[in-house]
Amino acid sequence: MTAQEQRLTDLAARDGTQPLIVIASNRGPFSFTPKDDEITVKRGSGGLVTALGALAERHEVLWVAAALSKTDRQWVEQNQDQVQNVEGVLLRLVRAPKARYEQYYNVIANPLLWFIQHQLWDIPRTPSITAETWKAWRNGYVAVNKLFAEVIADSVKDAHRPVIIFPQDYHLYLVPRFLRELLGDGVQIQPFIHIPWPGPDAWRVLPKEIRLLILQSLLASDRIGFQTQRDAFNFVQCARFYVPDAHSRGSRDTVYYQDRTVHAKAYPISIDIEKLEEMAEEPQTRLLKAQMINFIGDNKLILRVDRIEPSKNILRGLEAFREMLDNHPEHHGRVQMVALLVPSRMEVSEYQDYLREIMAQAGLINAEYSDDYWEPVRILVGENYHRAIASMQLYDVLLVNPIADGMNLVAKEGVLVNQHDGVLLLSEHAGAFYELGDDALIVSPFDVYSTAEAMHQALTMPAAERQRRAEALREKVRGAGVRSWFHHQVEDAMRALNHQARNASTS
Ligand code: ADQ
Repeated sequence: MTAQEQRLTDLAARDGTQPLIVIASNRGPFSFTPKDDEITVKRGSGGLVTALGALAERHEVLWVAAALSKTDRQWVEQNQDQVQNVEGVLLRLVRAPKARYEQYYNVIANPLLWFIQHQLWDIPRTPSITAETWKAWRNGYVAVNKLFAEVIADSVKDAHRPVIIFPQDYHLYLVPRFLRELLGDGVQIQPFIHIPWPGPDAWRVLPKEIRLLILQSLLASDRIGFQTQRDAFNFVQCARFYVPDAHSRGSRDTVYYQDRTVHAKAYPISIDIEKLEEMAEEPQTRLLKAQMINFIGDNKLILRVDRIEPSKNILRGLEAFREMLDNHPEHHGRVQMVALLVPSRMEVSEYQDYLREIMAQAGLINAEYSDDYWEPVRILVGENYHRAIASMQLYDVLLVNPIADGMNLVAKEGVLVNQHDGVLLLSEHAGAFYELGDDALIVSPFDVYSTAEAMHQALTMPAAERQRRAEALREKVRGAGVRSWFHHQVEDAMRALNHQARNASTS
């Protein structure tokens, strides 16, 4: 435990007000699989789950998530829709009717909200808000958010102690307002938004009614967490522009709306430092690392690790690599690009097309430049976290060039585990830029030429400079892990609860 985390724990203990912490997210912390006649439970591996593990040691934590699979639904039925203690975490799954869930997830949350917030439009053609979209909004997104709020309210009604609710991300924007209607002002509501929050112009593609409902709902919170100050500032601007009677009174991080003062605050997410360092030494990682060393040979390694997702800008990354080979032939036969890509949303045709284009682009580069001994690009598709961590230890250059990204954890994982004084090439539009920008080489994700030049600069950078940058980056990442990310949020909510309690006792 870091000194900071210890201080936060002590603070909570001194207060004597151990709250019930509620996390609400679309995807839950456990996956359920059928085995013989039983259902077995496996803990997920995301950062949120990790942060929760540490939190659950000190607080009572209730996690409310959607039942996603058939087995999830069976588990809910077996437990009669009640809260269950699973490995020390109280868990309740929300069973939304399948058709409504489809509309919420596959029509509104992912194709519409995600695309708006990453600004991925081909604006003359998309988005097209049709009758189907409106139906999906009302019957899907609104209904599932309402159901989430009802399940949360039902689960905390007998808590008899302070309650802090953390709805996660763009799936649950309407939960704060429904919760406020159901639970009143006595609970702290503090959503966290993992993806970028763009300025007012990006939101103009949404119909006024939908835009307003989202903003008004978020303004029913006590505090809203964002990855960066820029996102928080953009939210304040959106509230000022689009919500009648919302004011910021010159503030960059506070909105005054109706009787409420709502803080927009940056809590930059991070990684589980201890777990990653352990994992880097595991036998499976060592084996995959040896394989990768064998594959790279004497070449320098340019690595990228991403979900197959247009916002990650994988195609322009390949174009830049090609341009670097064009402009700097001295790297021929001496550099290997490896892209580790996890399939994502493969049921969506745009994502399938994106993967096809990536494979075609890599094929063209290889066709043009390969010789008997050298194939410049290797794309490995599949989810293998050990392989990702093994490869991150070896890179000379890590390419992180998203068009837009809330944070980008790969940048932080990479600089933590890398053993080659590797250079980080980082997009100015990744949230990580605000923490790591000083010691990375910064690229504009659209500027293929400059990205190619930055690759060349990284490959030819003097050893002393590489070492200085890599050490500075590692230091920064080590300074703030995912546990403190959550603790800061809990600390702010607890402070507000204490303040509320003091006001109530003096009035
Ligand atoms: P993502 O965009 O999914 O989520 P990102 O920060 O890129 O998140 O992290 C992805 C995770 O998946 C990392 O831990 C990475 O190592 C792992 N991963 C990616 N490709 C992999 C591969 N090929 N094999 C194995 N593992 C792989 C959202 C936002 C981000 C934000 C996070 C957390 O879009 O901006 O940082 O949430 O808030």
